[in-house]
Amino acid sequence: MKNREYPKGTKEVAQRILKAAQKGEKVIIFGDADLDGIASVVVLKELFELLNPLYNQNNNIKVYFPNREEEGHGISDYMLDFFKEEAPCLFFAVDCGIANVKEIKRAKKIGFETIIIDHHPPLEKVAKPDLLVDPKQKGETYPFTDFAAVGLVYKVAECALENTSYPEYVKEKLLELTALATLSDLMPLKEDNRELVDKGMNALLTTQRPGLLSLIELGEVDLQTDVDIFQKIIAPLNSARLIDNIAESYLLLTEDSPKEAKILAQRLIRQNKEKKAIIQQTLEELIQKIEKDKKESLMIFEVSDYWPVPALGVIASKLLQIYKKPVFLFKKGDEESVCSARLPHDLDGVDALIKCKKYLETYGGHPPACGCRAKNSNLPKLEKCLEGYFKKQVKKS
Ligand SMILES: [Mn+2]
Repeated sequence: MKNREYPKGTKEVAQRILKAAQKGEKVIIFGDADLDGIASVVVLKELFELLNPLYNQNNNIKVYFPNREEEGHGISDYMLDFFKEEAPCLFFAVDCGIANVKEIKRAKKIGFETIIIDHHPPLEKVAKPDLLVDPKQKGETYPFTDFAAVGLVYKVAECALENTSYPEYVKEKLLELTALATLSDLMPLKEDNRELVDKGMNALLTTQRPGLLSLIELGEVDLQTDVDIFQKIIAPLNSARLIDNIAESYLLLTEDSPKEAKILAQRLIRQNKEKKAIIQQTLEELIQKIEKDKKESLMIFEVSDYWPVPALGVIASKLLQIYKKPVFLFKKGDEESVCSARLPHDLDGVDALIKCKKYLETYGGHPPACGCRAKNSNLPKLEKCLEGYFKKQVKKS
């Protein structure tokens, strides 16, 4: 029988997981705090628990989500300090990590064995973990590369469970999350993603996960309708807040008690409504401002100190839909600002940020949806630099 093919690094990671689970090694899973990152963490954690049920009882798997406003995107020194006493252990970064060159170096020094499962394209410098899955890396031979991070984690799980006799529903439980997070990350629904989403949406019809059942029940969700799935399941899961670096959606998705799950789900639904109201209000204010004095500009570059960071991406996407030009929205902090950017498909935001990186602290993401962090004092120069970049692009076309 021909062996199944997997993205580069998948088999090595699966093997390392099997070995770690057998011995019950200590594991830290660090994920981005959006639904793709959260689902990636849940799938990986549940894989470990499947392989070794003792993980359900001991405290040997620790999970952590970064507070983007304070820690920025990806692995931070703050997080490494928080966990350094845990070394030696197996450290996973999922849905982030490929850009964390310095932090991965430091993690290794602390005594972590490091594994990155990411789907972001590498920037100029690539982190060098002990093991890596990222189909956007150089030398990838797998034909499909547009996975969400959760799709890659699922592939790792599938590979680890290959040749085992687990019943099919075990995989279905992981697939339902894979489908939701792949949809949430707006990945192209073709080839592998199409298959993962079709199977996962099918699994969702008979889900036993109390958290998802609560969302379905409270939202009176029609699972045949895409709009319902996006607005009533994915949106509340995505507007999650963090409590002590644990995402509330993570708590909901891993909750065993239907009663607790219902309380959590109610909270997420309420928070999502509040977030939507803030987004609407902010959007109206911004549109007014843009219509008044910036209608002709090449890009939208706005800074404010009261926008909620998790809403920036959504607001930027809506402005992009209306104005069809690059949008950079900054939430201003005391010294630094966090930016979420959205761009038309013929422009590359990551390239723009690279060209202006001397004004940035960190940057990353995908060409049409990216972000960065900059010192407040650098914002005027950054705006000029980006303007210059887009002026050149317009001339070229
Ligand atoms: Mn992602």
